[in-house]
Amino acid sequence: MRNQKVEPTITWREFARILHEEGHTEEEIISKVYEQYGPNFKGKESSARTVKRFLREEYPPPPKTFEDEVSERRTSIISSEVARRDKKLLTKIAVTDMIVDSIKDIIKDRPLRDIKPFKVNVDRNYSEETIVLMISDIQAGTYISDEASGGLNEYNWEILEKQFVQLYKGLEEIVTRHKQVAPISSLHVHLIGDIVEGYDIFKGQTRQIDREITEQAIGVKDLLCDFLLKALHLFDKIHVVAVPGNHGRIGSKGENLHYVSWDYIVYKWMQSELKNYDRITWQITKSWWQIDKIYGFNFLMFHGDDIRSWQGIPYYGIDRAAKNYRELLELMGLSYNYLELGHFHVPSELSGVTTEKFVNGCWPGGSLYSMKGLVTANYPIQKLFAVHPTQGVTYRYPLRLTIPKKKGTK
Ligand SMILES: [Mn+2]
Repeated sequence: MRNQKVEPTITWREFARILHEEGHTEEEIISKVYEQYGPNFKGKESSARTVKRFLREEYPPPPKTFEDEVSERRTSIISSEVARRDKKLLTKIAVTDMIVDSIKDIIKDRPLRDIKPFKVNVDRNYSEETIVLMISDIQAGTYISDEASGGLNEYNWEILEKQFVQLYKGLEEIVTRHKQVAPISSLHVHLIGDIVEGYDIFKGQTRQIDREITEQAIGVKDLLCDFLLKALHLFDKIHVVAVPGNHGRIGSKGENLHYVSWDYIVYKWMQSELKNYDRITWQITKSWWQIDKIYGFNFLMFHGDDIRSWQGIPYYGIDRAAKNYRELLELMGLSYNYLELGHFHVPSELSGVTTEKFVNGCWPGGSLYSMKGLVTANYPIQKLFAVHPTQGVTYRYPLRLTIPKKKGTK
């Protein structure tokens, strides 16, 4: 049977009002009105526009509150921001894709090479090298209690003695290794100051030492002499060059000249005790600086306490000192290739245009002052390096002097 449309008895407007009262949505009303009154309108779209306008006029929406407006604005800002970001991201992805594509085109497999395993040519005559060992900032007599440092560091004379054993082991290991390849016959020991800890360098120091200054000097002199005699097993010749530091100074700061120092006493004492060993030569002067010439290279050394610093390595201060020393030495027609310093306790190698600078580490590691005040500590390290007749300084090693704690302590 044909679905006969019943002629409506009410206008589309009345019909729309009824639907609205029944709770239909705007969309539903629009579609139902068109269903019933289609022919009244020019077309579906025009009907939708007209019905919509009618409903808005009949039932105007409640005025927007301030909160509604804010919320609408928020949504619009967010969506426009998301769109903006999406656009940026798209550009980024596209650019990256283009780069990847262009790289893909130029990536090619490398042809296989015939790689032969490396073999040391034992018949070849490698030129000899000379070893330099920087010794400084021993600060013998330093006492740091494990308890007072909260377990961060412990230091005392017993540990210092163990460190000398370890220093020799390190030297022996490295030299024996390199001797397999090239002849090594000379050791240059550069003593760069602060050999003793002193007792009146800073306030309260007497409570941070475990022996008097005289005992510090006697004890460390013995340890250094023993070390040199042991090293005679490894080298034909040992050359000792020495400059004083600031910890061994006698009298208050500036009261005496720099060589009025326990460091200087220790050096001269060692020389005198070992004078019968003609394989050991000595270069000890009253100067605060020295130059050791190894092959064609000049090694300038001074302790470094005249370079102002606050915490860590004073890069600019060292740089300025290096340049000033260059000018100063020119007066005597001297120049240098390498600079060696102690004092700062931060083992470092700083390269310049023509000069390399070596800053040595220290023996006690972090002091109560550095750990509590500056919240810093350095591993105990002394520097060793090799000098080649034409290349200058080649390989370099940190000789680590950390002594493991006894079992049962934290
Ligand atoms: Mn110093």
